[in-house]
Amino acid sequence: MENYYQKDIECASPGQIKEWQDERLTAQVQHMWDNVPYYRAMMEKKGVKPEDIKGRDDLYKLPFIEKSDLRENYPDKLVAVPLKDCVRIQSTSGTTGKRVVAYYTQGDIDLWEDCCARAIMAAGGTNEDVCQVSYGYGLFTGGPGLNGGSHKVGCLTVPTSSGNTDRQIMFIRDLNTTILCCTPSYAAYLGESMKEMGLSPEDIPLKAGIFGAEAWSEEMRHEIQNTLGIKAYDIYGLTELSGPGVAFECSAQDGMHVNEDHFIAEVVDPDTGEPLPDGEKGELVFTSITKKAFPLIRYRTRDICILSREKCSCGRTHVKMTKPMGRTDDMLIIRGVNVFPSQIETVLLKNGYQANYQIIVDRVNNTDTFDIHVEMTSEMFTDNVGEISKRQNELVSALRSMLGIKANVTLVAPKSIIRSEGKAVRVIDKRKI
Ligand code: DLL
Repeated sequence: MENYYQKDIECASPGQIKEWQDERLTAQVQHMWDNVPYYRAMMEKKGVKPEDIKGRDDLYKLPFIEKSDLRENYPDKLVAVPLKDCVRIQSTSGTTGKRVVAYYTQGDIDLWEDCCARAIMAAGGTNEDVCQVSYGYGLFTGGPGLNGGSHKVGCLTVPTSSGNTDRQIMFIRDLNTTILCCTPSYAAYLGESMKEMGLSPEDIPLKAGIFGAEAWSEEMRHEIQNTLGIKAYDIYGLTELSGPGVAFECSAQDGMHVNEDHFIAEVVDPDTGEPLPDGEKGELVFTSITKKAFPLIRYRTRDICILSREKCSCGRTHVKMTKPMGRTDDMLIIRGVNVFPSQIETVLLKNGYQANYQIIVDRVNNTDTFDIHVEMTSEMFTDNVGEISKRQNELVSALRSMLGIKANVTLVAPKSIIRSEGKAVRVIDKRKI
């Protein structure tokens, strides 16, 4: 039997969903116009006023918000309520080291947690389940979001956060964990570790997993399902829009329902910005219609996907998105962390290197490897091994503080990285091959 957290909303008629969206969008545009001078100026530049927006069909008239707008307004110039009304921030890395900081009122957190609760119940969760949240806690939204959702469902919540694999497995077995929430690559790694310990799916109490924050294939889903003996569900979201739970998979395991009472989804042509009809592939754009502190209108996610309104066997009526099929920018997701090559370049230049480097990402034993080869300049070139290793360590720690993730740095001789005649090939992502 299908489980719902808010059945009336999740299975509402398309007409009802449109009514909610029309009303909430109109109010949200007015809220932004009144409280966010930067967005008001963007609207004025485009010649659109709040009264021009009567509902969802007028969405195309509004300007897009891009990641660069968030950067320009760092940290709180897009916040639409007094800061005293905000109770939390979450954050993610940005393109130049400036992080994207998202603000929440208590009401915003509540709605976000509802979205995560819907995802947990769609994966079969009830208040009889033990839900282990192995996404990172802290600034990353994965841990806090699923933690809140798990509480709302009434699961016994185990906030392990990420890492410490032996302890994860110990808790899964000792506490009888039935639902696991983590990145798909970590789920696969946990599966492999259990196998190495001689555990078969029958020895593991898990029944479902809610995995997201990075791209994963159908093949990976099968592998995880087989090694852990579970059903593996996808979950999508981004910090700018709240975090996980913008969209989630149901029992059909065939695309993710967007929580349309909170977010209006559009797919646009990434080059022209023109809205595309359902069924066509393009860049996903979201408008948050219920968030108060940090509302975003027509936010360009850079994720490529397709929307579908085909009837779903689970009974939910909200539009479905495919798994993201790539990005329109150069952002890499390494072990769940967003990494832009430009951030690496900034660190190298600040530390006296030139922009001659190569990033090599691979997936070994289901864990992402992250190597950076950096050319020494001719002035710093030496064959003194101690000196090189000292420099390498310095770069590792400078990069770690910029990116929030450890890279293996190898310093190489000047001019040893092949120069390209066209665009420099900075990234070799072997995971895609
Ligand atoms: O990754 C939020 C999240 C946490 C989602 C836990 C799901 C589970 P950010 O760190 O801001 O937020 O990264 C957002 O990650 O634009 C996508 O490119 C990618 N992404 C998120 N979920 C998926 C997914 C969180 N299910 C960026 N499949 C997004 C593929 C995903 N990519």
